[in-house]
Amino acid sequence: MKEFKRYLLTAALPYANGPVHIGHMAGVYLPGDIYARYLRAKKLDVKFVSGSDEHGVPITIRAMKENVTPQQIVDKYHAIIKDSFEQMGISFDIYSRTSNAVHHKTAQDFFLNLYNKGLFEERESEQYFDEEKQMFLADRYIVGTCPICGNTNAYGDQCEKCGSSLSPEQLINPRSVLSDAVPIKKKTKHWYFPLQDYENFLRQWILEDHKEWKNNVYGQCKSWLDKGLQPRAMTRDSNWGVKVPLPGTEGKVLYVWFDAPIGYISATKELTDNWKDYWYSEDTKLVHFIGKDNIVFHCIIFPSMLQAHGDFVLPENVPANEFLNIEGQKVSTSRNWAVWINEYLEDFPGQQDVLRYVLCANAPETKDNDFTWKDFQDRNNSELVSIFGNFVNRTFVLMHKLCKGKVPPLHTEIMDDTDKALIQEFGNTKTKVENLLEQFKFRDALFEVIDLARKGNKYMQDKQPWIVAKQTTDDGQPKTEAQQAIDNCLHICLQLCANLAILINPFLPFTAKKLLHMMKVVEKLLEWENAGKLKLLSTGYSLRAPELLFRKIEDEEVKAQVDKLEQNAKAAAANEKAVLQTDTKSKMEDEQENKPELKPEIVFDDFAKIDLKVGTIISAEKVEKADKLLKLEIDLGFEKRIILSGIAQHFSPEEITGKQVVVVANLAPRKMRGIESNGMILMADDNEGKLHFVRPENVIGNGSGVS
Ligand code: B3M
Ligand code: ZN
Repeated sequence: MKEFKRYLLTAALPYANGPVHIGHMAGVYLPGDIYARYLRAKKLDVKFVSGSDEHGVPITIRAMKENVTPQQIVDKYHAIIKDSFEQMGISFDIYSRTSNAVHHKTAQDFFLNLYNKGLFEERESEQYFDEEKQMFLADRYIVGTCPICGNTNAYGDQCEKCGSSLSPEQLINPRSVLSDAVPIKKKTKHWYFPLQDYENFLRQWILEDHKEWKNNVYGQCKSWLDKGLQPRAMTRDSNWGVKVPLPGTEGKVLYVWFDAPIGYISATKELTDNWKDYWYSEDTKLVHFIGKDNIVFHCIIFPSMLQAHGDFVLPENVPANEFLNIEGQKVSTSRNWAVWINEYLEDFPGQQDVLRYVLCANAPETKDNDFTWKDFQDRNNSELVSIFGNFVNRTFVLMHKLCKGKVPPLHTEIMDDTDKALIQEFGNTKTKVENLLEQFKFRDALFEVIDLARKGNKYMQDKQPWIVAKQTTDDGQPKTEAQQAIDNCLHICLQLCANLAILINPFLPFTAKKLLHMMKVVEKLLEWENAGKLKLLSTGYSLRAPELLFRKIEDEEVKAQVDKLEQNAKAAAANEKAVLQTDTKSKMEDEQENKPELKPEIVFDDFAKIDLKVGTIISAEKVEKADKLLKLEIDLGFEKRIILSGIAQHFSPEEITGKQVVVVANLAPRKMRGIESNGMILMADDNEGKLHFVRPENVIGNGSGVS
């Protein structure tokens, strides 16, 4: 394995349009923090950087919703997010923000570097423009009917109902979110990055040279590459963002996904004058911690930008995680189905490590995972309290009771196999945890540490020093051999506590701190190289009384949280409705409410089985003894057919002869009143029950297909 001189760890820049929730924490920030703390404990040169992503449409949308400026939004949420990270112990070396001047300059310089190399392709295209608001509309600012599922409130980039990704052109009846006006198409110029030119480089670099990447990441990259890469516009029409550093580009900014990853570079610049040592050197191990929705940007687009620029190191790994659901449902900001970190910190003061523990134990490392409050309680009560906390507490209580509050000596001559086996586990666990952390398998690494505490409990149970202490001499003192056995047990258990402090530190730093305090030792003890050692606490050293590491979480607390989740979601739904009724969306909402029950959903393939053709009615006549039926002869271009249609009460044969219609041409033949009908005519019936023919707007060739 390659040795690196420096480690540069980045965690995705959260959009400063809302607080961070447990999904963000479990997927991105906690893994990044664990890794950073582990590397620092190994005394490696580490920089862990992140910051708020303050540009882009999510920010402007939020500002619009709250009726304030984008700057007010980012100021508000940047402060909340930064505080949540600090309190949760996410140990960034810097948490910056993309509204900083350094960042604007860095991003503009980067853009100019590529521009001066002649890399961008300038393209004029037609984009939707809101004439009332006099501005171009970002995809998110356009709503309309989804061509796939019929949702009348689909966005220009995605339909949130059926999940299809869309382009604004695909929307039926597009409207501007800002004014509800029908947008017009207007010409605009943008700069496109030729992503397709980097395909060979990416194929080699990812698919050949980085086969060790996590399956989910490697797989997503491969599928992007196999689909083929397209040029990507790196500028947008907007007034919020990093201005395009070219003359005559008023009202244009850099695409948020162009500037945001450069935020990692600007943050490092802000942090240290030696930033080039980290970014310009092959000796740097650059690792991006992100969620799965950011994979393409970090593995395909940003590396291509870095490659195009030259000088920069490429990420060595991008251990992206999947998503964390809550109580079986996807986290949703708009539905307020989330556990917000700032609220957790208020509801569970001083219990950061409990959340860190549960989120790491349920980290969505290989697949989406679920967070439930019941599991939160169970893991706390039966793992943190009953295993880890219990072991430490018993050790300290017994040491005070049976060893005068001091680290007892180790009588090596009477050590038995049980003692030796446990001591052996110190080193074994260290090695296992290391290997797992190097592979970004944080859950398994954490479970190894808990398992070591479990082994400590078992050992204590086997040795039962409190029973041994009953073997006393006549004056009530334990017999020498008995005291020696007690000494050994507690000596080993105390050294195990010190080992646990080191091993748990990357995961639960607040707990490691408490352990240090109890053991009256300085932080240096937590250096990783000390793990696995037996002699961390000196014989005769007096230690403090135990403090409770974890407390039990009661049923009422869990119930309160579940209720809160549900109430929040209800309030959000009610709020959303109220907003919709007062703003421009009310019309669409009404349509939604009058929506008829639809037939069960079908997939496209079901629809594709139907063959629709345009035809002309060349003759029509009543069918004897059937007052509803007309017998129609239809010219389908390639053939003429007889079709029976139940429209006799609506139309006379004369008035429909010569009209074009749409026919279900592959419907199985059916006999009615002794006549075989070969197909079906499409009709629309209005609210009054009147029938109307469905037909092409203009007369077209018979036999034309309809799809
Ligand atoms: N702000 C998207 C997100 O929060 C984006 C990440 C930027 S990382 C450079 O999912
Ligand atoms: Zn849809």
